[in-house]
Amino acid sequence: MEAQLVHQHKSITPPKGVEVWDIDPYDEAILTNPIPFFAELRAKGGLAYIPRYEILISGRYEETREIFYDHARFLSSRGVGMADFKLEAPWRPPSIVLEVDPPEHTHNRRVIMRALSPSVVRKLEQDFVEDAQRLVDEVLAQGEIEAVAAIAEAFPTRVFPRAVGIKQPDARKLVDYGAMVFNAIGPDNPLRQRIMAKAPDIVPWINEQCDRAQLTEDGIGATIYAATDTGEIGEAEAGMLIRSLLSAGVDTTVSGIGSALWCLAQYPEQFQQLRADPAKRAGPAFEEALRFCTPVQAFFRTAADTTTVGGVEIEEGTKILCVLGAANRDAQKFANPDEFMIDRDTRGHLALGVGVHSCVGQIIARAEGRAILQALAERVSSIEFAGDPVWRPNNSMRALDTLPLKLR
Ligand code: OVV
Repeated sequence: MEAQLVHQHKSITPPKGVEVWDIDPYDEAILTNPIPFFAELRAKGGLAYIPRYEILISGRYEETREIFYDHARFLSSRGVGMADFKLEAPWRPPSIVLEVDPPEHTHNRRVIMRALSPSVVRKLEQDFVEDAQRLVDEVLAQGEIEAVAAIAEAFPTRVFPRAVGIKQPDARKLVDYGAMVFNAIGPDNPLRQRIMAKAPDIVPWINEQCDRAQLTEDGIGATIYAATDTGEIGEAEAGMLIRSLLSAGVDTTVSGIGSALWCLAQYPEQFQQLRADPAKRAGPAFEEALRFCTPVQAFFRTAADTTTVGGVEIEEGTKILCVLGAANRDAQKFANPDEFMIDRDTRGHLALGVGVHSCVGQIIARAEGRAILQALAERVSSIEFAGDPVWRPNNSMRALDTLPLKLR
């Protein structure tokens, strides 16, 4: 056992009735091709025990949803990665919205919810649509493109930092910071170590962008700082909430849009179905891509006390890896789960979580996804692979590294 890779958390004995599964879910071969692993995971039962990391893992829909929904029994404040913040210092000051429980969570989340409300996003949406149309016209003129750089990274890094009010966005640093945050969820493996080596170059830049003086006066960031004027939160908290936007708002949408493009190239008849009514079907197509590929593949929760899930007794302090990507392909919830079908009922998918911690940026994320898919469907008659797509291994994010496409 490679103990040095295991972040500190309580050593548990395998609960009665769960299978002991000698596997490394962070093996790069699994991270880049997770679907067979998901099937094996669900076949093990509601929970399995992984001795290598002394964790439980869940990948069936019912149990994964139960754990994710119950923030009182399954804590976020002890970290949503493998490390238990009670036992190991986190790599950065904990997020005051992701890595916290109610009531602090409720108070801080309210400030972000206001700043990312439907009325705020409705005003941004017209800009997103125009940017998406311009970007699609640009890439169409090129014919053959590498779509991760040209669309999946280009679009969110153009529109989101501007919406937040970042004056001089650095797309590379924003994408790399997201990669740090999401790789940090996993064990201290070479993947995590490689990206963390960039921290001295990236973290100070990110922190600087979170200062009030660095932000425009009309963006989402300014709205968050407005909550300091009433005393609802302090300056430091406002800065931390901006950091959350930059942590969770770039890599996730880059992954979601890249995955959606991959789905539409892989299933050309689905792209033609989208083209038949782009305005109406872009939203559902993006939603199905979220289910099918699930950008954030997994988060941990920590058992607050002894409890049971699906008849299995779980001891206090147990780390549970909740594999949202596997739950989203559970046939008990979604018929023909391994088919990408833009007209299916995707309700209840876990790509954006569920419960009090569900994605607070989901309205803006969906607006970005819709804008780019609609612009594509209105302008492009066919999307084909121009080479093999390559997935980029990441400890918790399913993301493409390169996606060569031919657009006509
Ligand atoms: C949902 C999410 C992912 C990653 C980071 C954060 C949130 C944060 O609050 O920093």
